[in-house]
Amino acid sequence: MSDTRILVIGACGQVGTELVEELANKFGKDRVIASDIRAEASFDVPYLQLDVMNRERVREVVVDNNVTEVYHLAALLSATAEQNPEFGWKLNMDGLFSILDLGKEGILKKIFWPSSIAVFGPTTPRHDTPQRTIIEPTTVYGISKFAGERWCEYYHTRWGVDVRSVRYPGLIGHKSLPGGGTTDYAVDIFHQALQQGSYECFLSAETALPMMYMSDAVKATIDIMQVPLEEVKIRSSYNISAMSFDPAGVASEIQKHLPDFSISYAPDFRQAIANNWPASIDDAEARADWGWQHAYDLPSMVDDMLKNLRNKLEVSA
Ligand code: AKB
Repeated sequence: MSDTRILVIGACGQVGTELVEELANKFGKDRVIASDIRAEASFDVPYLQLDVMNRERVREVVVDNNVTEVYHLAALLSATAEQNPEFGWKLNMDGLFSILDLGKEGILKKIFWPSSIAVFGPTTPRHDTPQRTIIEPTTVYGISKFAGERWCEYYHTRWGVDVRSVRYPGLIGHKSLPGGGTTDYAVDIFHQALQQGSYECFLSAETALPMMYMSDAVKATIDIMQVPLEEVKIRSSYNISAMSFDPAGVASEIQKHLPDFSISYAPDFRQAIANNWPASIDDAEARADWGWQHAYDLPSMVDDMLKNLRNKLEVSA
């Protein structure tokens, strides 16, 4: 623990923003470095501009700063990667290899890399999707995450790389805006509800998807990195789950707080992506192996999102 030095790559994203804060609270500000492709960003810890595809620069940053652990979050998400498949594949795979290879060389002691429910496809059982099941993803993002999972397991089995991973569901947080995901509606809806009183959803009313509040996602990320090596039995990626809802369900929960809020539906290309994803996830193995537990369900998440966003947006109740 005492020599732990952490580098977060992709720190300006939805998960990174909150993860950096939690890691700094837990390990101390002097042990965490935030990095992203942007030239500048505002964090309570040192920040570096870093392109994860630039292997030499990544190595230099890791070695010069005595980094022992990397949380590698930089990726193109499902909707954005469909607009630019070649770049989506390149960023998602090259980035992972530049980190895994530092693990293989023994320079990094531990690596976190997130996978996603996007690994699942139309032939996967849609409800309570098991850990091990048919996996035939149909998006570039899903294919890259599935390939990444296989590579993580390979690097662990072949070279003993301590890489740990969870399959994030749709993530909902109030501290930053999401970028390029199919589940992003579940964040936008809160902003529009408070600012406009209405929301036009790009998915249909009954499109149920697995979702999680950001504080739970950050907790899962830090928890799996803390458990003893032998307790991490799955080295591809663990299913984790918290709640499952569709746009109509979250809208009616918001209406309990904002009775005049209205929702309409105009599905776009993201509907086809969502149609091939699970509605709910079975995460029994994460719960059994390393004690994963979520705290937020739909009502408590909606309550907390509205409270926090209201303060942030300075919208009166
Ligand atoms: C997306 O919608 O692309 C992401 C994900 C489910 O990984 N939020």
